[in-house]
Amino acid sequence: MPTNLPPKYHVAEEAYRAAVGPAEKAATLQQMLSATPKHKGTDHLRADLRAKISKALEELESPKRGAGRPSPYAIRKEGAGQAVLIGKSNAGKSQLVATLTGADAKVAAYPFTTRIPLPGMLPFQNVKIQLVDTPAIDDPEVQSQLFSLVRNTDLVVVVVDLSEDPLTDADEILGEMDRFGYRLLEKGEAVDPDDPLVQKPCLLVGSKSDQEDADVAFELLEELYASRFSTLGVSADTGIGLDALGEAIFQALGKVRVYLKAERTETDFSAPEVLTIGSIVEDAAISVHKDWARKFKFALLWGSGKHDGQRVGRDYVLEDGDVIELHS
Ligand SMILES: Nc1nc2c(ncn2[C@@H]2O[C@H](COP(=O)(O)OP(=O)(O)OP(=O)(O)O)[C@@H](O)[C@H]2O)c(=O)[nH]1
Ligand SMILES: [Mg+2]
Repeated sequence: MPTNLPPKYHVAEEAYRAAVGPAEKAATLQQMLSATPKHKGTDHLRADLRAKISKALEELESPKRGAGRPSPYAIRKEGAGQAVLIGKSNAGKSQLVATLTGADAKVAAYPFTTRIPLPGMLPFQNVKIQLVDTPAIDDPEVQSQLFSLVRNTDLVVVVVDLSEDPLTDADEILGEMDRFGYRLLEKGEAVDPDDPLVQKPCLLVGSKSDQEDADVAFELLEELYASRFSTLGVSADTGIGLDALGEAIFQALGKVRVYLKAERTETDFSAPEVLTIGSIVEDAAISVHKDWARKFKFALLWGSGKHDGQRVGRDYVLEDGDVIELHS
């Protein structure tokens, strides 16, 4: 055990020893990991912590037989990507998820209405995106479980109430994330594999933009945060900004939609393959079948605003909207 660990580490370790269940274990281990300085002397410890986190997460996803029902925090991803909404109580998270997805999320003016996460599907153009409503981040009872959900998600949507004090709320949420060993990536920032914090792309959303003086609050929010995070104002009540939010969520997920067609057939634009940005023709072939990935020799490509049935190789980087035809 390295001797020069900071007090933060020991606090987290104590919490880990007291932790019950895999979600709390994973969260406190992550705090220990993020408090561990990175140098040769801690290589062993960090590897050990990472292994323990993986084990706790595995257990969370598939609880040991006889361990009862699976955790409501282990939500299977569906659709083009998953975005988890987080925020303080009454921020309007549930109303947003209910309005955008039709999910039966309970909305109420009293605090801590939502007790467990609830997923719903947001239709965006020809794909569906999974949104997850969550209990309030300022509820200490759910925090560690909430973070186990955030750990696995593709995108974090931070919701702050424009009719209250969105600046303080945003600041506190970022503080809580840091305390649990998480960091929200800034615009255009890539994941740094050497950073022990869990890093996630994010959007900052000011809710209830229909309320009086929400415009002033939003201006301030933009002033402080828009240079770092994509910042949007919405109202689930009036619908203002909801289309833009759908678009921003899709963009932030970093996906491309690619259409595979057979020779001499029309393209079916209702059934895209959703791939990670930067994917190449070979990745698209793998998504059809791994045999195809082996046997195809070239592809014909339409799209990207410049190609019209042009021949491309396996390494060609695909763009959103590309149509390809594989040839063996
Ligand atoms: N004016 C206005 N009120 C809203 C809007 N969205 C939500 N509200 C109200 O804000 C209150 C809280 O909404 P919820 O969606 O339950 O908030 P939450 O973030 O899910 O809260 P918790 O579940 O406690 O974490 C309710 O009284 C809603 O009616 C909106 O767009 N405009
Ligand atoms: Mg709620």
